[in-house]
Amino acid sequence: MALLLAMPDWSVEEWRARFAAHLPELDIVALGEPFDRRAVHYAAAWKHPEGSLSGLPNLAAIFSLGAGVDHLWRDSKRPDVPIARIVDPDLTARMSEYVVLHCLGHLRQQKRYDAQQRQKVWDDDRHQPAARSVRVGVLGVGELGLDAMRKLKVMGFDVAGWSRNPKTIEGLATYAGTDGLDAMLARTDILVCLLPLTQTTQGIVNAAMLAKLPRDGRLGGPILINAGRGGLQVEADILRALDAGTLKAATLDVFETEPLPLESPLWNHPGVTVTPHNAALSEPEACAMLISRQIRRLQAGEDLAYVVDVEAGY
Ligand code: NDP
Ligand code: OXD
Repeated sequence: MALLLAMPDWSVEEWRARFAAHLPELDIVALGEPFDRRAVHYAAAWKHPEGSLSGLPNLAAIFSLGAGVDHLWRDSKRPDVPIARIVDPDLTARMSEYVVLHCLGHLRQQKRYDAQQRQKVWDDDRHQPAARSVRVGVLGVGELGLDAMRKLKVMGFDVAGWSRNPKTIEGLATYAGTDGLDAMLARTDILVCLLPLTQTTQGIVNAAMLAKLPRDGRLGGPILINAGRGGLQVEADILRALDAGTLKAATLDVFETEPLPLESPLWNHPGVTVTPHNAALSEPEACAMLISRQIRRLQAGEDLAYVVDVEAGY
């Protein structure tokens, strides 16, 4: 019985060693080397080449090596087996750190004070709104969105979240579906995007959405933070909104094209903070341990955890 590693951009030998430590009884094989296709029962994938998971007659499950699974939908020949994704408390905590850091950075005008320090300017501007007067709207109330919402609330922000299905969460305002979206946007000073990239969410952060954010909030204009996926945002619309003042600032961890092309105006725009898609990295050791635990569940006849709804796309 074998686990197939399908991650052409990553070091196969390091991943082979990680999985072998947890699953010594399995053969750990990799794309690009000869292996018995009938022996493969499991595949661990990240951006695998189209068609490379077909022709595996005993494949029982595909494990995404990340929290997101949009990379799997690029393979039109992907076999119809259950897909599970990474849900890791450590990754979740890192994402919340990122969201809280950047919400606080905008609240406390950190970019401005960094610039003042570079210019040796002492301007102790007294305009410091309280976190409780700043409304944060989180798109996506999943593993990452919900934890971020809870931690933003601890910091004092006025927090709400938007999901596909209605939810009741003690102490947090929630909105759902198409009708709920406009209502949440109308009470949002900082828009945090933690949605998965699906056919429905592609390009959702666009001019129409940004125009619905109020401009009379305590921060002097709406702010966007996107750490979901670059495909969720229309970068030309974000730039236009920044230049028109519809948007005051944007913190972006993800981009339509990654790495962000050198010619992208986002790099130098004074209103934009760029981070290199590392808001919440998956620890390789933790991923190998979590996927190995899932394989053990299957072997014990138990159900997989964190199974993806292929129809919904996440
Ligand atoms: P989850 O699947 O746990 O949560 C997704 C949330 O989005 C759910 O609340 C879901 O609603 C909501 N949602 C999905 N589609 C829609 C829709 N059409 N309308 C409204 N709400 C919708 O995902 P995670 O929280 O674990 O991860 C979210 C994304 O974060 C990942 O898919 C990945 O792209 C990204 N990510 C980015 C990282 C980085 O470093 N930048 C690191 C890790 C992940 P409902 O609750 O009703 O199902
Ligand atoms: C993920 C990511 O999906 O790192 O895990 O973006």
